Amino acid sequence: MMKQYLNISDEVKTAILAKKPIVALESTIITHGMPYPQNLSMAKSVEQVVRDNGAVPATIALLDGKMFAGLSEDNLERLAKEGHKAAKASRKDMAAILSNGQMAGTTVATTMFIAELAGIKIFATGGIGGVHRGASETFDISADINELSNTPVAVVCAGAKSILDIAKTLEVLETNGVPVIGYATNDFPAFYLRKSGFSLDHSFETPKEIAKMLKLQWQLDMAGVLIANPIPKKDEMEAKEIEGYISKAILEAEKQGISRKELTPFLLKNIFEMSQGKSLKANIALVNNNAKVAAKIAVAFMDQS
Ligand code: PSU
Ligand code: MN
Repeated sequence: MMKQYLNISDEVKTAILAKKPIVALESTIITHGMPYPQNLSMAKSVEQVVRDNGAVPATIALLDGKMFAGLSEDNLERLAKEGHKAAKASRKDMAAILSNGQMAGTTVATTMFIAELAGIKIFATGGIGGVHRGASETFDISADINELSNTPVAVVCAGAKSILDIAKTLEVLETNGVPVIGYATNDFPAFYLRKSGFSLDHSFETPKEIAKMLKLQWQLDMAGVLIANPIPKKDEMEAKEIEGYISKAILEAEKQGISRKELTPFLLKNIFEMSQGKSLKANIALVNNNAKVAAKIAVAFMDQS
């Protein structure tokens, strides 16, 4: 039933049948997370990194009334050019967008949903959505967390940036039973920074150990796993500098009354502009690094099963 709305590319289909490692990639980062044309070059380079590390990339998006897993170059370009004019599809938007045929980037939540439907277990992104600062007033908690607690897919990210309330994000992940695993770190990374100062209960040093943990998680019939992979040292930003941009961007959002699904894209755009592209460069570096680790985990996961 549901699969009639699923369009899996030939390459991804072949990989699934041959039990080859596959890495799902999200597309809100393409439509709403970065400006054109950097979003297009990032989308291409991240696919290349997955290939270079032995896995097949499956970029996920909504196009022409279908859930795509694996995009042609033409479709990737359509999506990147559409940018903010495309929709941002979270779980609540899926049926409406599939029925009206709008073009949409998929968030971590919907990318997980579609990946699972296609049979893809490992997924790389930049940062996840979480509990926003001021959530006690606004109740702004990303549907990404709910999806992690329901859908058995592993998401490799660089932690959460401090546009979110990191302490509350970790608390809500815990409440929802989502394991947060540090990749060679005991400190939850803060996106542009290698450390947030919040310690993690579990960490593993190798993709093989993570693959073993994932297998167990799913033998237990449990759901999503968040794998936290710090930005490479050489790409890390200065804590004071990035914090300055983030707090200014949050103030600006409050002043302009930006909320709900517009909030994250608004903050990112402001931070990119204030840092004159420095934060965009760091963002691209950490996404590529997550794709590399995700591909290695996907390879190790297939080797053991
Ligand atoms: N954080 C980023 N870049 C992004 C996003 C988050 O640094 O592009 C996107 C991801 O797709 C994530 C979504 O799943 O924003 C979360 O949006 P919301 O908080 O509205 O659920
Ligand atoms: Mn939100």
